Amino acid sequence: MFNFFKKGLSKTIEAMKEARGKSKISKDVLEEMLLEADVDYEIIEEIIFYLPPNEFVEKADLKRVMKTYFMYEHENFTPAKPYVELILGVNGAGKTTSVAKLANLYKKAGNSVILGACDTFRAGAVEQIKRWSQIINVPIIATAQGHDPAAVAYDTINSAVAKGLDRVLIDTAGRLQNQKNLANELEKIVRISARACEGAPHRKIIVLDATQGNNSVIQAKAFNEITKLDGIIITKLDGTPKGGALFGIARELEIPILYVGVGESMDDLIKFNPDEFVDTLVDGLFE
Ligand SMILES: Nc1nc2c(ncn2[C@@H]2O[C@H](COP(=O)(O)OP(=O)(O)OP(=O)(O)O)[C@@H](O)[C@H]2O)c(=O)[nH]1
Ligand SMILES: [Mg+2]
Repeated sequence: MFNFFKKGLSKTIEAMKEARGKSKISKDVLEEMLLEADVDYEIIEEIIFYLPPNEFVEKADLKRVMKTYFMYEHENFTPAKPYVELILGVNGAGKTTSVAKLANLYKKAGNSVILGACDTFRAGAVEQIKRWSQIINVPIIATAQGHDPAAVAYDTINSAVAKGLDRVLIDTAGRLQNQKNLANELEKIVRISARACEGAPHRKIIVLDATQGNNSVIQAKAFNEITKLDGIIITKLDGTPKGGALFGIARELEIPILYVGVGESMDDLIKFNPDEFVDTLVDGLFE
């Protein structure tokens, strides 16, 4: 099987190998390598502390220690029909693209999907997601720019209920006039969604741009204060050497990383598998 994490981690591995040079990996060299990959400094110290007291680092030991950071990753999926997911995040993080990628994945798995174009704020946003709905060939509910996004969410969920669809994906705006407005809008979408279907939205997923590295933890915490998050999608892992930030994200946020984006096309979304992630990273470093 093609290793998608390899595509996502190629820049991270490259940067870390550069820090290594040709030497065997001592603990000092490892520290340099992890810094290059934007692993949080406290975590670097911890990783080194938990390695056996040898001069050089063994591949198996490093994998074992690194995997502990993802020990609590598990998907909290309670089936519902329709299953409604709200996609959140700052502007440009990759929300709309991730909605399209998820719709594509769900459809391939045999589920019927509908999209809700609830970014009614940014010019062009509705057109962008409409284009995706045509490419993937899934229905979409959309209105004109400036309309109430909560009403769009309500109509989308209602439509899914009426048609007996499996999945609802709701795109949202990343930026409004200010933070308060964004918080109010998101709270309203959540509240109104529950009116259209009990328990909706079943999952609130934050989209984090991997190129932001550890800074994305702060963003996610701000969103988590507005509305409790259930999962994370990391985008643009392919475009950054900061793949090591996932350790800090996993530990600080205590919510599962569900998927990782590794490119701009609709097939470039992979389910996050912690073991595979760590194995690919460490194998790459020791190559
Ligand atoms: N390389 C790469 N690019 C990505 C990935 N995900 C998204 N992008 C690109 O990032 C840019 C922004 O993506 P959008 O999906 O429009 O982001 P958004 O969060 O919806 O942005 P706003 O609607 O402005 O808030 C686009 O050019 C995408 O093609 C990814 O995993 N890898
Ligand atoms: Mg968008």
